[in-house]
Amino acid sequence: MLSANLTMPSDTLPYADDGAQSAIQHVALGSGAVVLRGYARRCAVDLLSMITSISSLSPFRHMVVPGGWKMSVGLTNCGKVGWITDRTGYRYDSLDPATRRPWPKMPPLFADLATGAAKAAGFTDFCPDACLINRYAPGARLSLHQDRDERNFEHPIVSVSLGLPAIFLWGGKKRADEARRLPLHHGDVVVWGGPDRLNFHGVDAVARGEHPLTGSFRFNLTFRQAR
Ligand code: MD3
Ligand code: FE
Repeated sequence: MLSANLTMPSDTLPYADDGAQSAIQHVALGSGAVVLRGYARRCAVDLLSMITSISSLSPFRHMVVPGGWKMSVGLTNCGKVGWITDRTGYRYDSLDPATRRPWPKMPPLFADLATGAAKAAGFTDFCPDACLINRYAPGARLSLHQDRDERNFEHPIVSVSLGLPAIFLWGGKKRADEARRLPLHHGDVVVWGGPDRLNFHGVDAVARGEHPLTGSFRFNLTFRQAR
């Protein structure tokens, strides 16, 4: 299946169908990865105001990776657990190391959006306990990596792009495998799962720009079922 049209699952989102048929374009990337073009566009303003509230409790920060380098991407989390890194390694923790308090709660809109997107891609009952929020200023990038700090790789990962666009790098099972370049825009949602769950991936340096809702930033929400 290369592309199909489905309607927004209005039972999972408080955005009633306004009559204008909201057709979401599905683009299959691999056997387990699907782009839902613009799936989050109409709730983007609400998502962004919730990101502002979350970051007032647990601010964006640039974490250090085990090799000693500081990430160019700023990050924070919401949910039962959050992804963190320091000199000792990568892991999920229920406490924010900067505030020593639990991460802010995951807003129901976040969880419903992630569950609905996973369902639209064929994964039922996705119930995220972690939402990593990445913030990219121009020049920030994420080098090729795998997401393998979660307990069960059967669960998909749902990613939501907001604000400035970026080129997503979609690699293979080995770091050296050539990566496809996939532009992701404001409102795009990608569901990664099944056989593609452990593929290498990254984000090219974000180009400078101005987005009406986010100014000079790109945000990405990454939903995981970590435990
Ligand atoms: C492909 N973030 O935080 S998730 C990350 O745009 C991360 O900030 C990306 O990669 C970003 O770890 C978006 C994209 C993603 C997540 C898991 C995957 C792609 C994946 C698992 C397998 C293959
Ligand atoms: Fe990742």
